Amino acid sequence: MTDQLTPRPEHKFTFGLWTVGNTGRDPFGHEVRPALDPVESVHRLAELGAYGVNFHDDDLVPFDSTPTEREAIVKRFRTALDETGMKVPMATTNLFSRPVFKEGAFTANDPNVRRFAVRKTFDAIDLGAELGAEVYVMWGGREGLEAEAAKDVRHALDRYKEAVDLCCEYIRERGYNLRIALEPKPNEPRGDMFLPTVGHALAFINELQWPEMVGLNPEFAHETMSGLSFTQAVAQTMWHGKLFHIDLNAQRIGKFDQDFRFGSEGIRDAFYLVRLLEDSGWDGMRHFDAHPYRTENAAGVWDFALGCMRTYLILKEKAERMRTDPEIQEALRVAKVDQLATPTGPMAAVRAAELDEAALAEQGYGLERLDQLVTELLLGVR
Ligand code: GLT
Ligand code: MN
Ligand code: MN
Repeated sequence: MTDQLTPRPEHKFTFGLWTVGNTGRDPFGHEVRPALDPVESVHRLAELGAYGVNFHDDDLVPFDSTPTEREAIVKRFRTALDETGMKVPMATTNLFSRPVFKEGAFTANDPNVRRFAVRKTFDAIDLGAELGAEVYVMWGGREGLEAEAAKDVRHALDRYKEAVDLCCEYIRERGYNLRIALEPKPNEPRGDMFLPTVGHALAFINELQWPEMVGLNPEFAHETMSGLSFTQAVAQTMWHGKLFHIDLNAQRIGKFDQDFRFGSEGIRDAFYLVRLLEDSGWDGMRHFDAHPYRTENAAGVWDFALGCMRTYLILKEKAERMRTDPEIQEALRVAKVDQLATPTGPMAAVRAAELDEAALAEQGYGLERLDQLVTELLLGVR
C-alpha cells in the first residue's frame, strides 16, 4: 500500500523548473523564497521519485548569457541529469516576462517584436532539443488584448499561425524529433487571450501548415477558470489524437489563475481526470504546472512537490478500485455506460427497430446510486 503511493520514475511525473522554483511573487507582494538553482531542483525532485524536469529557456539560461556562459550552464545541468537519470521531456519559451512582449509576442502589432519572439523561440527550440525534449509547449502569455480597438483579431490569428508554421519549418529544417503543444488559457495576464480554450486551439490547428506536428497541452486550471470541465476537454483532445502533453494543478472556478498543488481543489474533477488518463493508457508525462503556496519556505516547496505526486497515485489507486468494485461495475451496467460504445446505425437498423417511446422514457438509470458509490469510494468508506 505505502509502496504504491511512493512516486517512482516509471510514473512519469515531471515538474517545470518554474514550479518548484517559484519565488512566491504575486501582483501585490515581493518574493518570499530565494531563487532555486536548477541543479538543486533536479537533485531534490529525483530524490522524491520524479521522472524529469521541463523549463523555459530563461529558467535555465538567463536571458543575457554569453555563448560561453550558456555552454557552462548547460554542461553543469547535463551533469545533474546524468547523475540522477532525470530527463527533460518538454521545453518552452518565455515570451511573456520581458517588457518587449508587453503588446504581444507572436501576435504583436510590430513585425520586429514578432521577429524577436520567433527568433527567441528558435533558440529555445535548439536548447530543448539539445537536452532531449520531444514536446515543445507554446503558451501565449501575452497574446491577447485589453483595448479592443488596438488589435484586429483576424490578423492576430494570421500572425499566430504564421509563427507556429515558422517554428514547425525550423524544427523540420533542423531534423528535430519535436512536436508542438499549444496551451490554451482564457485570461491572465492579458484581459482576453487568444486561443482561450481547448476548443479554440483544436480548431486553430486545422488551419496550420503542418497540423500533424501540432497538438495541445491543456491545463487543469485554465479550462476550470472558464468554468469548463477539464476532463471533458482532455477527453476530446484525446479523441482528436491531439493530447501531446498535460499541465496538472488545481483551481477553483471564478478565481484568479491559482496553479495550486494537484488535487488541493476539485478533488472529484482530479479523480475523473486521473481515471481518464489511466484507463485510456496515456503514456505521456504527468506534468505538474503548479506553485507552492506563498506561505511556504524552502522546505514547504518539497512538501508541495511530493503532495502533487502522492495525490495522483492515491487517485490512480481509487480508479483501479473503481474498475474492480462489483457494486460500482453493476451500477455502471444499470446506467448502460457500456452501451454507448454500440453504434446507433446502420440506417436499416434505425428504420427497423421497434421503439416504444413510453417505455424508453420510463426507464431509470440509477445515477444517484452510482454517483454515491463513487463518492463513498473517494471518501474512503468503501
Ligand atoms: C506559466 C504559465 C503556465 C505555462 C508555462 C509554460 S509558463 O507559468 O502560467 O501555464 O504552462 O509557458
Ligand atoms: Mn496556470
Ligand atoms: Mn501551464
